[in-house]
Amino acid sequence: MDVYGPKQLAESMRTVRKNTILIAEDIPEKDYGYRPTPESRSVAETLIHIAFLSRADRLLHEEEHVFSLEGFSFGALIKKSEAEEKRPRSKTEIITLLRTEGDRWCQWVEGLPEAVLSEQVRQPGGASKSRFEMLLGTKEHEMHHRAQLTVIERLLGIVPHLTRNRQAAGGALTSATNDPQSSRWLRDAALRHRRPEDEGDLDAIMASFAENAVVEFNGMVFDSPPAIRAFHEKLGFAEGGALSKIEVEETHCSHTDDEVVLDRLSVRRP
Ligand code: NI
Repeated sequence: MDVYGPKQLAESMRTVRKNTILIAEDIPEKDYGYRPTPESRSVAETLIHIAFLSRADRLLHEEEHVFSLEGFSFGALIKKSEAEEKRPRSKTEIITLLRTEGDRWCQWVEGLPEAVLSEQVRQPGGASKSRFEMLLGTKEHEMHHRAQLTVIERLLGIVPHLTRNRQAAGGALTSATNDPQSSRWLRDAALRHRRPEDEGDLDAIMASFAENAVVEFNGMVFDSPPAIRAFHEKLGFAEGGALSKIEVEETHCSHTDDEVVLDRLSVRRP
């Protein structure tokens, strides 16, 4: 099992569960009772259902260590799972359940010996599957229900986090590459501001600000030219100030449509 084994399965299940939990966090608690149709599981029921399937694995492959599902009482297991899904739980309790059951499942799978993983289990109908293949099915089961949850998010007016992340990354990329005019302007504006800062020229620093500029610094807000000037003076950018002896080297410059991010390295002048 060098190519894909219990280590890889546990690792990818960690990613799957992490995303399930992010969805669970994004959906407000007031919507946990929401179900898209009267016959569908609610948000809470779906999440609990996901969490309990990993518990069922330990029952099947460890506690009972079954070699056949044919005689196994699935009815009882399903009843138990349904009872758990209906038991009221808070959002926090459900997320904790997903986290602890997920961690436990991954650690357990990672530690299972290959001999146990390759044991064949008779399926209803007569075919056989290895325990490893059955455990893969648990991850597939979670992804199936997680896909339902992303549609539920849309129905509730929530943009799923994977789409949000992609949009954020795409937005940054397009404005940096497709709009040289705007990126050059932003870069120049940043230069007009940081060059006088490096030179300790307070008047030129002030000239780099728009008239209605607002400076935010570690949660403090300076919203008038005198306040911005005083802030720069206090911070020590002016001639003879604490920061006037600091030389700054720009290490990286990136921007979106309305933001420039400068990574800078400060060195004390000799
Ligand atoms: Ni299911």
